[in-house]
Amino acid sequence: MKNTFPKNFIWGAATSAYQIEGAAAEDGKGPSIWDAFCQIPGKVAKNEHGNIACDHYHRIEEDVALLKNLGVKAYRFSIAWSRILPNGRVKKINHKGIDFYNKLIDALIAADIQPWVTLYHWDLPLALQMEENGWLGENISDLFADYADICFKHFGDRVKNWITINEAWVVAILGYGQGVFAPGKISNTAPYKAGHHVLLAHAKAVNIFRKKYFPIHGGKIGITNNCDWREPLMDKQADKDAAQRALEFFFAWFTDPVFKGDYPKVMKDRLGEKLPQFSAEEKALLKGSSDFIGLNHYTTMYASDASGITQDGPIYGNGGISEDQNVNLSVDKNWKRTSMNWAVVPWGCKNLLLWIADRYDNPDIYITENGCSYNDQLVDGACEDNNRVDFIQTYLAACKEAIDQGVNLKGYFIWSLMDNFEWASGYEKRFGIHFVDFETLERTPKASAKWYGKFIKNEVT
Ligand code: PNW
Repeated sequence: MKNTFPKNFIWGAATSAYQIEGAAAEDGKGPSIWDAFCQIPGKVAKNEHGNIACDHYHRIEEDVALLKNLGVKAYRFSIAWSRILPNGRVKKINHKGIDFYNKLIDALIAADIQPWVTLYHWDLPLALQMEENGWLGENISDLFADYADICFKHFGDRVKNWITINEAWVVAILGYGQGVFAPGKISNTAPYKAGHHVLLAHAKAVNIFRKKYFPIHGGKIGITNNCDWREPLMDKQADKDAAQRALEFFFAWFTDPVFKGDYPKVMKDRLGEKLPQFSAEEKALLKGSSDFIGLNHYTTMYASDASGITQDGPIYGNGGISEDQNVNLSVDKNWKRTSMNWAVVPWGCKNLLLWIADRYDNPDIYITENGCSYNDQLVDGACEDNNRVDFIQTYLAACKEAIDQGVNLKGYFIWSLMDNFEWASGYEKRFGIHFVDFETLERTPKASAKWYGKFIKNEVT
């Protein structure tokens, strides 16, 4: 497959702090909710944790060299809030934490790679969970804005692309609804409250960025939301409505507020008092608070109207709170699956891009994550992950089709640069284009890294 993407298209790779850094209690870093969550038996596969992870904290040079060899021009990573502010508050700054990110940023720039920095990829300082009730607390959005301010101040001279929050949906639903991610709360109402505070945190951080730092350093700032595609199960209105509703409860929940200033009507109508309201001032702060849409996209499911259906089949994790939506989700048994059991459906990616472009007036979109986990093996020092090469090729072809139809897709970040701590799934699920041996911590480029690198450099014909 020849690379026919626009010349200035941004090619990148992504990671997140807790998943790769390790050094969980080193050089003054405070604990996060994931450090604590991993200690609860049964929460993470094999009770694994991120204490060492890929040991990236000690391997900046080696890992920047991986990126350089790959040929990407952008690297998306996240800052661990509690590495910079050990108890979450600006009163106590950990300068060794600042030094670490300074070193990483400088090494990237020296290698001609743009840093794309996510401020929050789920690792809330534990102190703020204990003292402020985490994302349910009334002060948390201000505390996030204070933390963001410190990051803009220290890194804004060199970081020109910022992402406030990674996947508010996951924070809310998996962290406060299903309880499968930290902090592990199970509730039907908490996700909406937590999500509300996440959105306010985003808006307040952007406000500080634009007022205080943009005039000096410039740069762009946005939010990354995740969304799978929802295809109507049958060609009938009830299922078309169900698919639309599912997309609004998934993506528009966190994207309408930042582009349009408020939650989607369907959510307000169906949730009533369960959904908090924004004040006029908050709406004004939210509206237009993202210079681009960051999209994390992994899979597709069928949606059908759930009226009259008693769900005795498998209830899939990524439906959100399905009784609120009245949507039933399913997959086609002929679809290929990854080792997460997620279906491989490239056309879903294209349809989603078209849906986003249509709903939000054709904004700049960056796919800040897309990728797959397979049961990779290292055999004689090589990993022939041809299934992943296939996945990336077909998803990129779908992206190109969307661009050809007018979607302003401006960049693509593969998830992930390397195998890492896959949250509740531990180390068994491998998303990397570099294989990591978690005994020796040695990194080896998989066939997919070689293919992706050649594609980016236009060497694939
Ligand atoms: C994203 N779901 O997580 C994250 O941003 C990454 O940190 C993670 O490693 C990657 O995708 C692969 O899982 C998600 O259940 C986790 O819908 C779960 C879901 C979606 C995204």
